[in-house]
Amino acid sequence: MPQSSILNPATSELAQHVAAGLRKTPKTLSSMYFYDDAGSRLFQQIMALPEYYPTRAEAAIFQQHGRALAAALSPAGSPDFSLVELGAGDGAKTKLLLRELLQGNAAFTYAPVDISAGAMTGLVDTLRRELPALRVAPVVEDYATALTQLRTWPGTKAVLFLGSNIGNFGPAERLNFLRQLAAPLGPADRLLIGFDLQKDPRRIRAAYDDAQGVTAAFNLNLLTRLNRELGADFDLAHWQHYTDYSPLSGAVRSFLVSTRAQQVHIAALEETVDFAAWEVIHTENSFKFTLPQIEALAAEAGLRVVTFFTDAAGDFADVVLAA
Ligand code: AVI
Repeated sequence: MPQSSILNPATSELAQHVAAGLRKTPKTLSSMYFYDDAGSRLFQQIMALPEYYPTRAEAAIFQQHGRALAAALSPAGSPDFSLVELGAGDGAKTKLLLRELLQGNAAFTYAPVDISAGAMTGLVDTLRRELPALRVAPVVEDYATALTQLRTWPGTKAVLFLGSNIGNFGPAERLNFLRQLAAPLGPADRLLIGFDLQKDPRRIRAAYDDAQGVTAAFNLNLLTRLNRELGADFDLAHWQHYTDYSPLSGAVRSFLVSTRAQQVHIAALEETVDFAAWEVIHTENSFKFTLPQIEALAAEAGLRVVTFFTDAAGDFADVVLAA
Protein backbone atom coordinates (compact mmCIF):
# COMPACT_ATOMS: atom_id res chain seq x y z
CA MET A 1 0.00 0.00 0.00
CA PRO A 2 1.39 3.44 -0.80
CA GLN A 3 2.15 5.12 2.53
CA SER A 4 2.35 8.68 1.30
CA SER A 5 -0.46 10.51 -0.40
CA ILE A 6 -0.02 10.18 -4.15
CA LEU A 7 -2.73 12.82 -4.47
CA ASN A 8 -0.39 15.47 -3.13
CA PRO A 9 0.76 17.16 -6.37
CA ALA A 10 4.29 17.80 -5.07
CA THR A 11 4.63 14.16 -4.05
CA SER A 12 3.24 12.86 -7.30
CA GLU A 13 5.64 15.04 -9.27
CA LEU A 14 8.49 13.54 -7.22
CA ALA A 15 7.02 10.05 -7.73
CA GLN A 16 6.88 10.53 -11.51
CA HIS A 17 10.41 11.86 -11.58
CA VAL A 18 11.73 8.91 -9.55
CA ALA A 19 9.84 6.37 -11.65
CA ALA A 20 11.31 7.81 -14.87
CA GLY A 21 14.82 8.37 -13.45
CA LEU A 22 15.23 4.88 -12.03
CA ARG A 23 14.22 3.32 -15.36
CA LYS A 24 17.06 5.12 -17.17
CA THR A 25 20.53 3.70 -17.80
CA PRO A 26 22.43 4.93 -15.86
CA LYS A 27 19.79 5.52 -13.18
CA THR A 28 19.36 9.25 -12.55
CA LEU A 29 17.69 11.52 -10.01
CA SER A 30 17.65 15.30 -10.25
CA SER A 31 19.62 17.38 -7.74
CA MET A 32 16.53 19.61 -7.66
CA TYR A 33 15.12 17.16 -5.11
CA PHE A 34 18.06 17.59 -2.68
CA TYR A 35 16.39 20.66 -1.21
CA ASP A 36 13.80 19.48 1.26
CA ASP A 37 14.17 21.27 4.60
CA ALA A 38 16.89 18.86 5.84
CA GLY A 39 18.72 19.16 2.49
CA SER A 40 18.55 22.96 2.60
CA ARG A 41 20.04 22.89 6.11
CA LEU A 42 22.84 20.58 4.93
CA PHE A 43 23.53 22.91 2.02
CA GLN A 44 23.93 25.79 4.50
CA GLN A 45 26.58 23.67 6.24
CA ILE A 46 28.29 22.89 2.91
CA MET A 47 28.61 26.61 2.19
CA ALA A 48 30.60 27.04 5.42
CA LEU A 49 32.99 24.09 4.77
CA PRO A 50 36.69 24.85 4.34
CA GLU A 51 36.77 22.92 1.03
CA TYR A 52 33.67 24.59 -0.48
CA TYR A 53 35.23 27.77 -1.90
CA PRO A 54 32.44 29.06 -4.26
CA THR A 55 30.37 30.78 -1.56
CA ARG A 56 33.35 32.61 -0.06
CA ALA A 57 34.68 33.54 -3.51
CA GLU A 58 31.34 35.05 -4.52
CA ALA A 59 31.01 36.85 -1.16
CA ALA A 60 34.50 38.32 -1.76
CA ILE A 61 33.29 39.66 -5.13
CA PHE A 62 30.28 41.25 -3.45
CA GLN A 63 32.47 42.77 -0.75
CA GLN A 64 35.07 44.09 -3.15
CA HIS A 65 32.86 45.16 -6.05
CA GLY A 66 29.50 45.72 -4.30
CA ARG A 67 29.13 49.35 -5.31
CA ALA A 68 29.96 48.76 -8.99
CA LEU A 69 27.67 45.73 -9.04
CA ALA A 70 24.79 47.66 -7.49
CA ALA A 71 25.31 50.41 -10.10
CA ALA A 72 25.35 47.90 -12.95
CA LEU A 73 22.06 46.41 -11.73
CA SER A 74 20.20 49.68 -11.20
CA PRO A 75 21.21 51.86 -14.16
CA ALA A 76 20.87 55.62 -13.57
CA GLY A 77 17.34 56.87 -14.07
CA SER A 78 15.75 53.45 -13.67
CA PRO A 79 12.49 53.78 -11.70
CA ASP A 80 11.41 51.58 -8.80
CA PHE A 81 12.60 48.10 -9.74
CA SER A 82 12.31 44.49 -8.55
CA LEU A 83 15.37 42.55 -7.54
CA VAL A 84 14.28 38.97 -8.17
CA GLU A 85 16.59 36.27 -6.82
CA LEU A 86 16.12 32.73 -8.12
CA GLY A 87 17.20 30.14 -5.51
CA ALA A 88 17.77 32.64 -2.71
CA GLY A 89 18.67 30.14 0.07
CA ASP A 90 19.86 32.00 3.18
CA GLY A 91 20.64 35.14 1.14
CA ALA A 92 23.92 35.66 3.05
CA LYS A 93 25.80 37.02 0.01
CA THR A 94 22.82 38.89 -1.33
CA LYS A 95 22.61 40.87 1.91
CA LEU A 96 25.90 42.52 0.95
CA LEU A 97 24.35 43.68 -2.30
CA LEU A 98 21.06 44.66 -0.65
CA ARG A 99 22.94 46.86 1.83
CA GLU A 100 24.83 48.49 -1.03
CA LEU A 101 21.59 49.22 -2.92
CA LEU A 102 19.89 50.59 0.22
CA GLN A 103 22.87 52.82 0.97
CA GLY A 104 22.71 54.15 -2.60
CA ASN A 105 19.01 54.96 -1.97
CA ALA A 106 17.89 52.70 -4.82
CA ALA A 107 14.09 52.28 -4.88
CA PHE A 108 13.49 48.55 -5.18
CA THR A 109 11.64 45.52 -3.82
CA TYR A 110 13.57 42.32 -3.13
CA ALA A 111 11.68 39.24 -4.39
CA PRO A 112 13.55 36.11 -3.24
CA VAL A 113 12.38 32.88 -4.92
CA ASP A 114 13.16 29.54 -3.25
CA ILE A 115 11.67 26.07 -3.41
CA SER A 116 12.17 25.50 0.34
CA ALA A 117 9.52 27.09 2.57
CA GLY A 118 11.80 26.56 5.58
CA ALA A 119 14.72 28.40 3.97
CA MET A 120 12.38 31.22 2.91
CA THR A 121 10.93 31.74 6.39
CA GLY A 122 14.47 31.93 7.81
CA LEU A 123 15.54 34.42 5.15
CA VAL A 124 12.53 36.71 5.56
CA ASP A 125 12.95 36.73 9.36
CA THR A 126 16.64 37.67 9.12
CA LEU A 127 15.97 40.37 6.55
CA ARG A 128 13.21 41.93 8.69
CA ARG A 129 15.66 42.01 11.62
CA GLU A 130 18.82 43.08 9.81
CA LEU A 131 17.47 45.31 7.04
CA PRO A 132 14.16 46.70 8.35
CA ALA A 133 13.98 49.32 5.56
CA LEU A 134 14.00 46.65 2.86
CA ARG A 135 10.77 45.86 1.00
CA VAL A 136 10.52 42.06 0.64
CA ALA A 137 8.07 40.07 -1.51
CA PRO A 138 8.95 36.35 -1.01
CA VAL A 139 7.97 33.69 -3.57
CA VAL A 140 8.05 29.97 -2.62
CA GLU A 141 8.23 28.30 -6.05
CA ASP A 142 10.53 26.22 -8.22
CA TYR A 143 12.50 27.91 -11.01
CA ALA A 144 10.17 26.81 -13.78
CA THR A 145 7.14 28.41 -12.12
CA ALA A 146 9.12 31.52 -11.21
CA LEU A 147 10.22 31.87 -14.85
CA THR A 148 6.61 31.82 -15.95
CA GLN A 149 5.83 34.59 -13.45
CA LEU A 150 8.74 36.68 -14.76
CA ARG A 151 6.98 36.96 -18.11
CA THR A 152 4.24 39.07 -16.55
CA TRP A 153 6.35 40.75 -13.84
CA PRO A 154 5.56 44.50 -13.85
CA GLY A 155 8.26 47.16 -14.13
CA THR A 156 12.02 47.04 -14.40
CA LYS A 157 13.73 43.98 -12.97
CA ALA A 158 17.17 42.75 -12.10
CA VAL A 159 17.24 38.96 -11.85
CA LEU A 160 19.91 37.29 -9.72
CA PHE A 161 20.97 33.69 -10.21
CA LEU A 162 23.95 33.34 -7.91
CA GLY A 163 26.14 30.68 -6.33
CA SER A 164 26.83 28.89 -9.63
CA ASN A 165 23.34 27.40 -9.54
CA ILE A 166 23.64 27.60 -13.34
CA GLY A 167 26.29 24.87 -13.07
CA ASN A 168 23.66 22.36 -11.96
CA PHE A 169 22.06 22.37 -15.42
CA GLY A 170 23.34 20.20 -18.26
CA PRO A 171 24.38 22.05 -21.46
CA ALA A 172 21.00 21.87 -23.26
CA GLU A 173 18.96 22.74 -20.15
CA ARG A 174 21.34 25.59 -19.35
CA LEU A 175 20.89 27.20 -22.76
CA ASN A 176 17.15 26.70 -22.63
CA PHE A 177 16.98 28.22 -19.13
CA LEU A 178 19.03 31.28 -20.20
CA ARG A 179 16.84 31.77 -23.26
CA GLN A 180 13.77 31.69 -21.02
CA LEU A 181 15.42 34.21 -18.69
CA ALA A 182 16.36 36.43 -21.63
CA ALA A 183 12.90 36.41 -23.25
CA PRO A 184 11.04 38.67 -20.76
CA LEU A 185 13.91 41.18 -20.37
CA GLY A 186 13.29 44.77 -21.42
CA PRO A 187 16.16 47.14 -22.35
CA ALA A 188 16.67 48.38 -18.75
CA ASP A 189 16.44 44.90 -17.18
CA ARG A 190 19.55 43.10 -16.03
CA LEU A 191 20.62 39.58 -15.13
CA LEU A 192 23.38 38.80 -12.65
CA ILE A 193 24.65 35.23 -12.89
CA GLY A 194 27.33 33.60 -10.72
CA PHE A 195 29.62 31.11 -12.52
CA ASP A 196 32.19 28.90 -10.81
CA LEU A 197 35.37 29.01 -12.90
CA GLN A 198 37.66 26.13 -13.90
CA LYS A 199 40.70 25.80 -11.65
CA ASP A 200 42.95 23.18 -10.00
CA PRO A 201 40.94 19.97 -10.51
CA ARG A 202 41.89 18.69 -7.05
CA ARG A 203 40.41 21.76 -5.36
CA ILE A 204 37.21 21.36 -7.32
CA ARG A 205 36.87 17.68 -6.48
CA ALA A 206 37.59 18.31 -2.77
CA ALA A 207 34.80 20.90 -2.66
CA TYR A 208 32.35 18.08 -3.48
CA ASP A 209 33.89 15.40 -1.24
CA ASP A 210 34.67 17.17 2.03
CA ALA A 211 36.54 15.56 4.91
CA GLN A 212 33.63 15.96 7.36
CA GLY A 213 31.23 14.10 5.07
CA VAL A 214 28.63 16.88 4.93
CA THR A 215 28.35 16.63 1.12
CA ALA A 216 27.94 12.85 1.46
CA ALA A 217 25.09 13.41 3.96
CA PHE A 218 23.55 15.96 1.54
CA ASN A 219 23.58 13.46 -1.33
CA LEU A 220 22.35 10.54 0.84
CA ASN A 221 19.55 12.72 2.24
CA LEU A 222 17.85 12.28 -1.14
CA LEU A 223 17.31 8.60 -0.28
CA THR A 224 15.95 9.54 3.18
CA ARG A 225 13.53 11.85 1.38
CA LEU A 226 12.36 9.03 -0.91
CA ASN A 227 11.92 6.76 2.12
CA ARG A 228 9.79 9.38 3.86
CA GLU A 229 7.82 10.82 0.94
CA LEU A 230 7.43 7.78 -1.31
CA GLY A 231 7.49 4.99 1.27
CA ALA A 232 10.75 3.61 -0.18
CA ASP A 233 13.00 1.32 1.87
CA PHE A 234 16.53 2.42 0.86
CA ASP A 235 18.92 1.08 3.54
CA LEU A 236 21.45 3.90 3.88
CA ALA A 237 24.05 1.51 5.31
CA HIS A 238 24.44 0.12 1.76
CA TRP A 239 24.80 3.39 -0.15
CA GLN A 240 27.82 5.66 -0.57
CA HIS A 241 28.47 9.14 -1.92
CA TYR A 242 30.96 9.31 -4.81
CA THR A 243 32.04 12.27 -6.90
CA ASP A 244 34.43 12.93 -9.79
CA TYR A 245 35.58 15.98 -11.74
CA SER A 246 36.57 15.97 -15.39
CA PRO A 247 38.69 18.96 -16.45
CA LEU A 248 37.77 18.11 -20.06
CA SER A 249 34.03 18.51 -19.68
CA GLY A 250 34.25 20.88 -16.69
CA ALA A 251 31.69 18.71 -14.88
CA VAL A 252 31.67 17.53 -11.30
CA ARG A 253 29.35 14.52 -11.28
CA SER A 254 27.95 13.13 -8.04
CA PHE A 255 26.61 9.64 -7.57
CA LEU A 256 24.97 7.43 -4.99
CA VAL A 257 26.66 4.04 -5.17
CA SER A 258 24.93 0.80 -4.22
CA THR A 259 27.59 -1.11 -2.27
CA ARG A 260 25.91 -4.49 -2.79
CA ALA A 261 23.28 -6.09 -5.00
CA GLN A 262 19.96 -5.06 -3.48
CA GLN A 263 16.29 -4.50 -4.14
CA VAL A 264 14.46 -1.37 -3.05
CA HIS A 265 10.71 -1.26 -2.77
CA ILE A 266 9.04 2.10 -3.47
CA ALA A 267 5.51 1.91 -2.08
CA ALA A 268 4.15 5.03 -3.81
CA LEU A 269 5.17 3.55 -7.18
CA GLU A 270 4.14 0.00 -6.23
CA GLU A 271 7.49 -0.97 -7.71
CA THR A 272 10.63 -2.84 -6.65
CA VAL A 273 13.88 -1.63 -8.20
CA ASP A 274 16.97 -3.86 -8.61
CA PHE A 275 20.43 -2.45 -8.06
CA ALA A 276 23.56 -4.42 -8.98
CA ALA A 277 26.60 -4.25 -6.69
CA TRP A 278 28.40 -0.91 -7.38
CA GLU A 279 25.66 0.35 -9.65
CA VAL A 280 25.24 4.12 -9.38
CA ILE A 281 22.44 6.67 -9.38
CA HIS A 282 23.70 9.89 -10.99
CA THR A 283 22.36 12.66 -8.76
CA GLU A 284 24.10 15.90 -9.69
CA ASN A 285 26.17 17.83 -12.24
CA SER A 286 28.09 20.93 -11.16
CA PHE A 287 29.66 22.47 -14.25
CA LYS A 288 32.69 24.78 -14.03
CA PHE A 289 33.28 27.39 -16.76
CA THR A 290 35.92 29.47 -18.51
CA LEU A 291 35.30 33.15 -19.33
CA PRO A 292 35.25 32.49 -23.12
CA GLN A 293 32.65 29.73 -22.53
CA ILE A 294 30.49 32.20 -20.58
CA GLU A 295 30.67 34.77 -23.39
CA ALA A 296 29.77 32.15 -25.99
CA LEU A 297 26.88 30.88 -23.85
CA ALA A 298 25.51 34.41 -23.37
CA ALA A 299 25.65 35.07 -27.12
CA GLU A 300 23.89 31.79 -27.89
CA ALA A 301 21.11 32.71 -25.45
CA GLY A 302 20.66 36.15 -27.07
CA LEU A 303 22.31 38.03 -24.19
CA ARG A 304 25.23 40.43 -24.03
CA VAL A 305 27.78 40.71 -21.25
CA VAL A 306 27.51 44.23 -19.77
CA THR A 307 30.31 43.72 -17.27
CA PHE A 308 31.72 41.01 -15.05
CA PHE A 309 33.60 40.75 -11.78
CA THR A 310 35.92 38.05 -10.45
CA ASP A 311 37.48 37.55 -7.02
CA ALA A 312 41.21 38.24 -6.65
CA ALA A 313 42.09 34.55 -7.02
CA GLY A 314 40.02 34.23 -10.22
CA ASP A 315 37.96 31.38 -8.72
CA PHE A 316 34.50 32.74 -9.48
CA ALA A 317 32.79 35.23 -11.81
CA ASP A 318 29.64 37.30 -11.38
CA VAL A 319 28.45 38.36 -14.81
CA VAL A 320 25.96 41.18 -15.53
CA LEU A 321 23.97 40.47 -18.69
CA ALA A 322 21.35 42.33 -20.70
CA ALA A 323 19.08 41.38 -23.60
C1 AVI B 1 23.54 24.73 -5.40
N1 AVI B 1 24.71 24.34 -6.18
C2 AVI B 1 25.29 25.46 -6.90
C3 AVI B 1 25.73 23.58 -5.41
C4 AVI B 1 26.92 23.22 -6.32
O1 AVI B 1 28.03 23.61 -6.00
O2 AVI B 1 26.69 22.59 -7.35
C5 AVI B 1 25.13 22.33 -4.82
C6 AVI B 1 26.15 21.43 -4.17
N2 AVI B 1 26.24 20.14 -4.36
C7 AVI B 1 27.22 19.66 -3.61
N3 AVI B 1 27.79 20.64 -2.98
C8 AVI B 1 27.12 21.79 -3.29
